[in-house]
Amino acid sequence: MVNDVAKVPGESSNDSILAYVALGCNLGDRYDNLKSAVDALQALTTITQVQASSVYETSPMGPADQPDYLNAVVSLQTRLAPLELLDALQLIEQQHGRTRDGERWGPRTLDLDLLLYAECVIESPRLTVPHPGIADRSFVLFPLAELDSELVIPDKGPVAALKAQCQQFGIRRLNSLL
Ligand code: ATP
Ligand code: 5RX
Ligand code: CA
Ligand code: CA
Ligand code: CA
Repeated sequence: MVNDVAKVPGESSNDSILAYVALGCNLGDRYDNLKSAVDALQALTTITQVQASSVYETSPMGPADQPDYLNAVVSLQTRLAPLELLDALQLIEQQHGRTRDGERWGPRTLDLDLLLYAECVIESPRLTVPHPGIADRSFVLFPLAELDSELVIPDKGPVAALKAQCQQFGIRRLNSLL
């Protein structure tokens, strides 16, 4: 059996997880901030195969007295555990000048939300997956459906059906990030 490939002990768990991350920004050079965030994700050795949706310009949901957002979604492959991935996202937010001093849901230079982590359902103090807002936010559903129109969201249903049900105004597609 000369063609047998040795399995290196401890390196057999090559399994990489497909995760989806939402990006949002409504302060500073909005497009630069999103592009730089995607670059930062790609630069991590623990993250591979980053694919990005188009960028959307979107009216603010929640508090309305803030600038319009740019939003996008990326898919990626990772071997990071869910909380490790959240740590990585929050570090990149901080590196892009994200502050947490203003009002809840106020304007920000960069917001990175973990939307999906394979088909996992996670309820922990720091992390809820699927993201609680995933099913009714057009600024998430439009770019998410672009990356996989057949996607089914655990406990919520097909992304295509959710997209058809969500608010269809206040969202305008721009160019792609990559
Ligand atoms: P929303 O989560 O409704 O979009 P937001 O993005 O403004 O609001 P943040 O202030 O950025 O909320 O995050 C508050 C906390 O939410 C974070 O510190 C994090 O621990 C927690 N959190 C829970 N689930 C997630 C998730 N899936 N992705 C990102 N953060 C999450
Ligand atoms: C709170 C979202 C209440 C929806 C939030 C974004 C609702 C936003 C964003 C746009 C927030 C969380 N609006 N509002 N894009 N984030 N367009 O990324 S705060 Cl109903
Ligand atoms: Ca990488
Ligand atoms: Ca958010
Ligand atoms: Ca967030």
